[in-house]
Amino acid sequence: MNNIMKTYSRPQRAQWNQIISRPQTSKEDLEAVVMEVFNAVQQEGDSAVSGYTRRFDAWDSQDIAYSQEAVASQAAKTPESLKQAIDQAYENILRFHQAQQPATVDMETQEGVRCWVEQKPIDKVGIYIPGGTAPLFSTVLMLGVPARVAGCREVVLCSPPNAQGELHSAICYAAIKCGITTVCRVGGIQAIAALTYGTQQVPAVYKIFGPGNQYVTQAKQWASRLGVAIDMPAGPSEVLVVADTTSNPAYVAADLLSQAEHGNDSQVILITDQEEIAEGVQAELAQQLSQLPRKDMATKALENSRFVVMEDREELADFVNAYAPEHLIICHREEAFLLQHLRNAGSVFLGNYSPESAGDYASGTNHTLPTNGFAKQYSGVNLASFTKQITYQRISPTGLATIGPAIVEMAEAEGLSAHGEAVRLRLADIEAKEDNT
Ligand code: HSO
Ligand code: ZN
Repeated sequence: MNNIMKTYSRPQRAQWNQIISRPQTSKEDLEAVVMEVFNAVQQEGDSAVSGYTRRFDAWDSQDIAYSQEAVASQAAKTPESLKQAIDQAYENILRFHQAQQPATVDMETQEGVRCWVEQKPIDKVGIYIPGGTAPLFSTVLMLGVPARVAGCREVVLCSPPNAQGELHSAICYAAIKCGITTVCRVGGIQAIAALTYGTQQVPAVYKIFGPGNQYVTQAKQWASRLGVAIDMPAGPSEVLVVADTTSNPAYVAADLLSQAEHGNDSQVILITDQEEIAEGVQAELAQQLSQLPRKDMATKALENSRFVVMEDREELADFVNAYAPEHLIICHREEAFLLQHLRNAGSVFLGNYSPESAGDYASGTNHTLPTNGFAKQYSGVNLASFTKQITYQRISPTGLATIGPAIVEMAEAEGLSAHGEAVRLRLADIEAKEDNT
């Protein structure tokens, strides 16, 4: 039997970089297309948006806004069992994100110098939900729930329509569940451009969230250059599994495949320090793969997969940190050691009964996570992604008397005497008052 995953046995550290390199997505000239669409949308608004929708989604209409009645009647088509599943996932995601309210910070840094922080929602946010080969209504929950918990005033959902101008029923059901009232039937670069500039029907937003193909990703990057915030740079989805003989080969294979079926360019990696798990996992992979409806896509993704045998637990931990996986699954006797040394990962799944699918849908954690090694410097989407922090201070005369001389000293040293003067004036008044009493 042919091995499905390419095996690397005890590679030298110098070889790691090559093993962990993500498959190169073709960087053909996307920028020119993105600029063209942005310019058209900026100049012509909705008529440009409709033109692109006609061209790319085969729907010919000027009615980009999806009325609340239409969303509701579409949502009603969702099967009852799926509604219940979405309801259960919604509750868990809601609870987990509500619990992320940060602790209050309100303190005196010195006597009379009170400083505090308050969280404020980002007023207007855009949520992009891809159409394509799988309608990711779960992503509506992952972005709509924290937006609601944060208290964002305007949440604009954009998703590409089918040729009849409809959005998937479960996308509509999830949108209603999250209290999203502005739904627009537009996808691709034109959706991101519309959210950036605002058109007659699509409101402009301050921050854009959500996954997408390379066109959408490039468009989000362009939007961020124009001053609109984005959640994070996105790349193809990925999982790294650390397993040993305490894992179940069928579960490991199933987890690898659940990631591989996302797209041709998904990446799955399995690492171990017990080579004997290879045979079982490879056999399970072959068997389960043959049963998958999305077999072709998963097979393509598995061409980029790797099975790496490492020397010991230290190497396993170092490899995980070097790869910085979006999803990390650990089914290994050295779980405690690996966790203690973990520095880079988007979201972690522990033990034999925590499949990545749980986090993708229903456990409560967010599935919008940093890919492509960005887990080294980015967090996944969370409540804070939808808020800003404002800092406040109130200083009493005693407080200013205490820190004033230091401020004056520093201001003078920077050559900014007006700064110093703003303090000196007050200090003089405070002293005069003291003299009078
Ligand atoms: N694994 C994907 C999220 C997802 N999976 C949505 C299923 N539906 C990226 O984290
Ligand atoms: Zn997934």
